[in-house]
Amino acid sequence: MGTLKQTSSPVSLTTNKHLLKWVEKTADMTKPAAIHWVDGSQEEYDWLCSQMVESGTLVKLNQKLWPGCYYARSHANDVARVEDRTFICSLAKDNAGPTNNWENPFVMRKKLRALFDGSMRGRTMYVLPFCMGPLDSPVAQIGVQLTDSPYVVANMRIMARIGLPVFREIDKDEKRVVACLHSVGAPLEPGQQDVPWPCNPEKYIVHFPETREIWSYGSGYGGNALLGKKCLGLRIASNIAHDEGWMAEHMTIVGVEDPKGEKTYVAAAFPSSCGKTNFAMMIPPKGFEGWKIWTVGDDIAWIRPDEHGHLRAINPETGFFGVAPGTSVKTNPNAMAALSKNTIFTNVALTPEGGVWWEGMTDAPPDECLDWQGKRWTPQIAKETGAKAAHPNARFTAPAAQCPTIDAAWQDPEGVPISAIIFGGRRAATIPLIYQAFNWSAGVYMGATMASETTAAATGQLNKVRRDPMAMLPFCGYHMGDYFRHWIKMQRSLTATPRIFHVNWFRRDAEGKFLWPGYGENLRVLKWIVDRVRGRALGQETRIGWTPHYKDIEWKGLGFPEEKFKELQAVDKAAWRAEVMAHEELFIELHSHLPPEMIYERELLICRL
Ligand code: SAT
Ligand code: MN
Repeated sequence: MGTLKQTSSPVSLTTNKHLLKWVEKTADMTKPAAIHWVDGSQEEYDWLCSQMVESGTLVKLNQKLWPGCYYARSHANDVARVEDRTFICSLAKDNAGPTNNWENPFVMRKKLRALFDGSMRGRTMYVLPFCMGPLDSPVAQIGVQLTDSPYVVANMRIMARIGLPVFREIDKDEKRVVACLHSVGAPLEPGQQDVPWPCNPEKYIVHFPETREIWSYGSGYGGNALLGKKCLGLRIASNIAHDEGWMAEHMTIVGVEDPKGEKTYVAAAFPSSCGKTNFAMMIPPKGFEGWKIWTVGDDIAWIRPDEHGHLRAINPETGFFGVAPGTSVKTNPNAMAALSKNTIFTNVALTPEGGVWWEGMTDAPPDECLDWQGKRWTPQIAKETGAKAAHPNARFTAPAAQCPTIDAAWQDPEGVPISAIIFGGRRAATIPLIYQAFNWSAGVYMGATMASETTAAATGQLNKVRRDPMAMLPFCGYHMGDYFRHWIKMQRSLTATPRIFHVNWFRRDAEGKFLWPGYGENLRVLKWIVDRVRGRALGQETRIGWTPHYKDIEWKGLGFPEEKFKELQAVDKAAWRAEVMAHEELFIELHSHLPPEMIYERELLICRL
């Protein structure tokens, strides 16, 4: 590294030989102009942000309105996860399975080395150590991301534990770390002017599960680039969990506290952009005075059995990378409080006062603003052209600690006990508001066969129903059939199995209107779930599982007619037959690895229908 210019930390911040060697080898390949060892301090963060303000990547927002907040606009072709460019490069193709893109790891490495050759020219390479989970947690995983994006470093400081304490952990006993290499793929020639959002139209988000490595090229956005999140937190972690007997899941974790102070934790798997963040921060509705919802996490749960055979979950992250559009003081005041300061906004709109705005944030839009691409936007223009001020996948990166409902145990190294698992998708038809699986294997079947309408969180066709097992379709780092088997097997290490439920907040009536008000009213459903878990509520046995009677739901504060509830809960035989046929399609794809329990459960369901 002799001739490289150091931007601040002049010496390497580690003594770990493997890490030093890897940094040196990577610098030889990517040829950055400088190397910066990330210490994670506030001073460093402020300095990075001021550099990015200077380069045009960030706008410092009006500090009176938005203290500590910054604003970024991405390139128009870099706005969401790119699932068709995401690869699981296991040695055997069969281990990636039919739901993942696969390439021979040797071929892929060769391809990537060519792309990374000189890819950081003219830029600084940041050595960013991060820890997913509390540093003192037995469940935590350490990664080191080498990246040429200061925007990524700043976001990762909000989303994960980073810097000196992590280097110290790495040095302690030469701990194994997940190597994460990231480049936006936009080298700068001498004298070349940089752009605000460097990226490359060619993108690769690549995972090598056996060696626990991640290589990400061409994108600076979200899950493509903040490699602790989906890449390590789910795709690599799901591999580690499979090997070690725990679970890495795309789930929010919440604590439900009743007026007597009894708290029950549940974990809920909904696909991206289906309301996990709102669910995690729910405001109890009218009639639920004295109830509280506590937030442990909004996106990822690492779950493992404790020594008593009970499942405990941690949130490995420290921030929320939440969808901005639709978030308001009405829909999610806790998210609004969390993002009110020290937050990075990406692809929302910029107001003339130096504030931010997005569709749904306020009833009345601002008279004018600059949209997510920097173009003038007015309500009139929106009316004429349909132009959105904020991109539908615009995001806030906000510190979890700023959330008013953050749970007292959210950083407990042992995690919180999980009493129920909830699956859910966005389904206009067929799927009732709530039903409970008969038992664990029926619950695994329920999760395995769940489906949802696609959203803007990933590039591709919108509003198309697709199977999204356990909300893990884009995130399971190995064969989906083996993943189902792992779920089935988990029960053997449990003395008490959490109850499993399915919810659908999005069912519509014949006119296309939502049947259920959603948001805080979801607590009515959650209360039934808690009552079931604690053996307090009756259910009725139906063809698909246990469901509540109308009188089993607490309706105080909401006039909701029994007729409408029946419509919400209706199980239409013909529609369900079609649904089961669609299950078969997924199962045929996975057949060689499908655990027999899935076939039996399907047979039982068909018999009942
Ligand atoms: O993957 S992201 O972090 O960009 C968001 C999501 O899809 O959940
Ligand atoms: Mn997610």
